[in-house]
Amino acid sequence: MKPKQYLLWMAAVAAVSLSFNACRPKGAGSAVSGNAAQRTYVPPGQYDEFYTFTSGGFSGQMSVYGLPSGRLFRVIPVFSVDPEKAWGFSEETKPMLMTSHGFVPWDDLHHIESSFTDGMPDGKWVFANSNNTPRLARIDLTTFRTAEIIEIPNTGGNHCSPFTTENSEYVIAATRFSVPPDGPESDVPIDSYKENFKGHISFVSVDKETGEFDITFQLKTPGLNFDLSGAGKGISGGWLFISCYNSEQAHTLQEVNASQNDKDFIMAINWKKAEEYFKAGRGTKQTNVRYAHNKWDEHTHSATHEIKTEVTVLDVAEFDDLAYLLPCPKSPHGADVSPTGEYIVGSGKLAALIPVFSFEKLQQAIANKEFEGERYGGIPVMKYESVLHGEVQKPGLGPLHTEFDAKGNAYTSFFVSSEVVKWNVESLEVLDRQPTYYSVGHLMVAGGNSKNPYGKYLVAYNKITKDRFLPTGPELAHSAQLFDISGDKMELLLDFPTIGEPHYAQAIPAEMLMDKSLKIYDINANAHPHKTNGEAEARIEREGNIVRVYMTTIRSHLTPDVIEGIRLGDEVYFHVTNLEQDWDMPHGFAIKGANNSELLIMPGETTTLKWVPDRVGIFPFYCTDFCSALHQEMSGYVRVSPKGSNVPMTAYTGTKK
Ligand code: K7E
Ligand code: CUA
Repeated sequence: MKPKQYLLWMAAVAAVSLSFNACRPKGAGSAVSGNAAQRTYVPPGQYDEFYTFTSGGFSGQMSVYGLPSGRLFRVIPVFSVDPEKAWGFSEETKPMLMTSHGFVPWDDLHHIESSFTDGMPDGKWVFANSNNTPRLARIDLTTFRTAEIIEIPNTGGNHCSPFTTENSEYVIAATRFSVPPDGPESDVPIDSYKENFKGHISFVSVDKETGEFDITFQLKTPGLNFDLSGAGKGISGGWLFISCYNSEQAHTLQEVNASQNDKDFIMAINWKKAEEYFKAGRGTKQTNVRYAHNKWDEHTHSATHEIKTEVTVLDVAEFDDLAYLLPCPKSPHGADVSPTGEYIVGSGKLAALIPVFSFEKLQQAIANKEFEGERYGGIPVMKYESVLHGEVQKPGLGPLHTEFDAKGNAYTSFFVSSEVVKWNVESLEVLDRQPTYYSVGHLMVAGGNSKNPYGKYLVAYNKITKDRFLPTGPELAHSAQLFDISGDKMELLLDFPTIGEPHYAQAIPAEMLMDKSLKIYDINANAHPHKTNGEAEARIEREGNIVRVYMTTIRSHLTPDVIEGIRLGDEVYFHVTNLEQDWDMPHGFAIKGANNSELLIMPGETTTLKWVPDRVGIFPFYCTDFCSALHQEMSGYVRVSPKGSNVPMTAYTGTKK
């Protein structure tokens, strides 16, 4: 489209979207059916049916909600610091947020995906991407903690991630912004995009037992913007489908310049073949990369950070059977694969129809070389008609994402027309539509990206929520809306606010996770180098200007709670061991004036707070977590004396030693 045409088009979109707004029911009361409250009510003492792990978008965190109640259970810090949990503040967690750029306290988390076994969530881990400083994270579903973060080299904006193959052989991380490959050659004019900018798709393997990540290889592609991806399953297992916008390879004003072509592409990648080539040694070692690999150790209660400097790259241009381009109307966003793996749904953000591609037809068309031509120096472009199962006609405006149920239906979110539309994957017939309040981005069906979706519930994640919640100043809570999809028609049951901006989410049946959720850390297995084995060992030690306080907590005192002999210029480390061996018995620790957060120490765990006192005097410290009737008494004092003072080092609780 020419810019002028584009503006007209946008005006038409706006007009239609206004008219959709106009016929929308006015309030929640008129939108839900009579017994909706009953169907989402989980009475005290009973449990929800699903855990849902929901991305926090620009909060950099992940939140855990129950379905159908919509109750928030936990916020898991992943890429952003969290002073509540000392994530990024305690000495033990700081290495988790290290990158090749140093310590990065924030990121933008868009997508969450379960670990899969045979195409079904296996309840071991969930994976998450960071969009800004490209990283992948693995969250352990026994501790509900981030266990590992790996940085992705040669990448700018890790949006197309962490989409996962059928058995979590690989978690995919593909670049949103093509950039020149890392290294000194990357200092190039920005208008040399077409020649010098490249895309990279990383295949990050996941160890079956430990979950540990390894960037096995990367595929180098022409400069394109990779947006989203669906891994093949069943008959299409071994393939990967990635939406590419900016087929124009624009480097400026993408709003217009990357919206010119009538069709962009979904790139179909034969990852099994790529793996074969990698194993046959056909890749090239790139040694000018630097990327962080950070791991949490449950025994030392500490993270380690290392920088890696090597990655193996296969250039798709050197192989003629790795990548194929499927023409896909107007700036595709979601590329979603049906439960059987037969169909790939492309959602063009500016399209007014949904193309559904057939994996079988794609295979035939590749065999018969039904190519429309080649692009970007040799990647075959398939003939649209040859690979198309069919188009969903007049589904709505601005399709973004599609999920599936186990009955052959698809559910697509429409950002512009603010609705969720149900359609049949075989017949492509629209079966139902329900308005959302308002602009829906992702949607999630329970198990909706698996081989055998659990169905029953659909959650729409909405971005602009005017009129739904009590006003809270200029910014309103983003919202999730729960629909019952067990019948022919979708029924709205509930609105609930979310943390940050929700993008994708994953629902996992509660029964799969609840019994293996960790209750305490075994104090005898605690291998922290600064653990304190009981109150008798609590003490302070000085090494030059470094002072280590070996402190314990148990209801309702801290040991030691009287500390003297600290001097200005000292660096004080409080290594706090929680001696409790009882579920839900954390203690907290905070000291006046610390340029730091609290600590929240789990039963059996050791955690460290760094404190550099800035003045002489008496500094109270206390437990921050209301742990017993005498929680308020759980406190103590540190005395800080001038540099060079000879106040003796003293530490005790109760009787002075
Ligand atoms: Cu559609 Cu970043 Cu998955 Cu959000 S993306 S909506
Ligand atoms: Cu320990 Cu409050």
